[in-house]
Amino acid sequence: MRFLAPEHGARTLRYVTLGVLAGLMASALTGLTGTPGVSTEKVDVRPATVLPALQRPLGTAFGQTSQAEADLGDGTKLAAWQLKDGVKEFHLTAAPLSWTTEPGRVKQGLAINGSIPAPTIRINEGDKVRIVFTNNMSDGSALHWHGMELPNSQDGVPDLTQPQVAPGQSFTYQWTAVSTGTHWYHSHMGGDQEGRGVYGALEVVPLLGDIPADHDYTIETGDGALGFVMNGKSYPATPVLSAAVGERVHIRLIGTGPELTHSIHIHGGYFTVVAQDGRPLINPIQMDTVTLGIGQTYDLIWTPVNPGKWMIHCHIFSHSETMAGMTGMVIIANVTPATVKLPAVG
Ligand SMILES: [Cu+2]
Repeated sequence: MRFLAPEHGARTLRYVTLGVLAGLMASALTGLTGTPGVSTEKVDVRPATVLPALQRPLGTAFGQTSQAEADLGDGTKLAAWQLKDGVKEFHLTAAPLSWTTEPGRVKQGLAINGSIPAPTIRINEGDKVRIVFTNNMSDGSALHWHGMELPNSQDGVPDLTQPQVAPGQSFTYQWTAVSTGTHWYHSHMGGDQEGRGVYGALEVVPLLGDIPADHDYTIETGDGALGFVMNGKSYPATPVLSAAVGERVHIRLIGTGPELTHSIHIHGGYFTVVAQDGRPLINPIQMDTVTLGIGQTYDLIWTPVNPGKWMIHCHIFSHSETMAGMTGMVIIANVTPATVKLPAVG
């Protein structure tokens, strides 16, 4: 269902072609497995019925006109939006926030809508988006949409593509989502704002759907003024990711920096890297450690084979461990025994 899209001219045709092929395949499967003599009039033959266990509430449902802020189960939040004149409108306000990275450690953070990381912007390919950014920080700023193909005037580089958004002022961005996959957005005003929390995931769901998985988690690494953090927290305050043996766990790694590269390792087996910087890999790579540079994103699929509490951590020990135990860039995946999933009926 995923594919490379190097040239935009052929993209629409390719979608239509793949859509038709997927529909034919689904119809054929339904025909092969159906009971002779039983009417299939009401059977939904969309590809979704072929893989019922792997469908996720990703992307915007048909007819959806608003989205409330929501907990994504990994220590991050989904950004709210409202549809106005066919445009998804987001409101992002950056402001100082005292932020507890772990028990007893309070830092001076900079949050968007009270969240570190900033809320995840999840949109569909082709969506028109409007983002009203209000800067309530003490310095000028601008938001950059990392990985997006958009007009230069909307790129969010202060003093190059736009004036700095002064404290107390707002700036409205508007663009259409062309680049698909896992990306991110961040302050482009020096590294300090980014290091204090002005960054968030930017996920553009392809027209044909996202990478199939049972769970969809994002891990945003940080190494600025907040210390060594994953999703804004240091171990033991980092979120616990839930999964069961045999499930496909999609992990979106985002290296937000602002200074360091991290060596991300998952215990208990290998994972498959299926995309880099939002682009699907023609040949997915099986690894157990991936080097995550600043600005890079990776999409991993990990299928745990044994239950237990498995570490996901930076393998640079000064970022994740001391003689007193684990610290900093460590997240635990709590894997429960396998469950049996029965296929959907009817
Ligand atoms: Cu590290």
